[in-house]
Amino acid sequence: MKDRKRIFSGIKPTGDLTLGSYIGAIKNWVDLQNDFMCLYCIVDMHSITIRNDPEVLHRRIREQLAQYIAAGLDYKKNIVYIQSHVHQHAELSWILGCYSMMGELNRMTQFKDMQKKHPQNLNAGIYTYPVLMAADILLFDTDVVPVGEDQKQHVELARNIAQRFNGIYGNIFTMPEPFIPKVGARVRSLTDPTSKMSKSDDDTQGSIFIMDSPDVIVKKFKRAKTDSDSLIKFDPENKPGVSNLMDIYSAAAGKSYDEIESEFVGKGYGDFKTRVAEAVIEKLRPIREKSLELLKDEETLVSIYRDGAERASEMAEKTLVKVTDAIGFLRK
Ligand code: AQP
Repeated sequence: MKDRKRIFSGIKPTGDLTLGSYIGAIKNWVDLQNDFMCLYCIVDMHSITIRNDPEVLHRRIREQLAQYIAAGLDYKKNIVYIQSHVHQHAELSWILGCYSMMGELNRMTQFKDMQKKHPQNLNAGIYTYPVLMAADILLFDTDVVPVGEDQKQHVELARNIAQRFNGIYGNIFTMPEPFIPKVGARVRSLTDPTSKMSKSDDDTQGSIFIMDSPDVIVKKFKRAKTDSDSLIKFDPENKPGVSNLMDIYSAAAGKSYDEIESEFVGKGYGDFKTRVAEAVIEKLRPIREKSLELLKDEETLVSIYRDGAERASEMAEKTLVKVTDAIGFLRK
């Protein structure tokens, strides 16, 4: 029996965490942990669909863990862990792959994007990534999956797989629901507001990283793309750059679009950008400082991820046993 509804969510360590990762994911995770039992994961297995420098990947996984904790994820009340430490993810993923249809996977828009982005390394992992994500979610009887709008299709797939499996074997999996936050649903690149702010974007000027120093943050906002008039107005279609900065300011300072528009009546983009930069610096400062502190404390970091892996594995094993019993495997 569950005492609280469950949440599973993760970020892959394919780059240093950005303001997009924070506003679009981690900030909401912090709010959700009061009402749900949460599993917050560093999905390192998902990150190897692209080639990483092993040393860099190793550093990012540690830093991501430190940033999760520094941002306020409560690893005692909830579970914070590293995906590859819980072997049941890979095992359930193989099983669910046999209940996923090629046609379904062909339709995934993220796969189509990756086909264009990495044509020289179109490996099978990129194709079956949504199946591993379904396993991540279904392993823990997850009720709610907080995701950005671009990941909604993957949660739909997890539901389809669960429905198919339950249709054959009875009520094995809980049906997960996607949860898409309204504010910060998509933080866009500062240099190209038509695309998302991404960890792995080649143009690092478009992304604010959680570990960026205040000076760097100010410089990046100064160069952020706006438009030729000087009106601060929320209009994503005609003013994508300004609207993106308003979204960021709204999330960092807790202000509505109306409040922001009134604040900058008669002022230009220079003032506006400075104010957005200041709000972001203040929001990120404690996370950056606490992360740096934690990264010096190896013993604490190791004890957090070992404890998380142990508790996640115990929960995952229960689901895996139900699944393997249902399909007829022999217990060892
Ligand atoms: N810019 C963003 N705006 C809103 N939400 C975002 N997320 C990431 N960037 C933004 C949300 O963070 C969660 C974890 O994402 P992920 O790292 O697993 O995958 P991603 O969405 O592919 O993130 P990136 O930064 O774009 O990584 P790369 O560059 O490696 O592809 C998701 O819920 C995501 O929506």
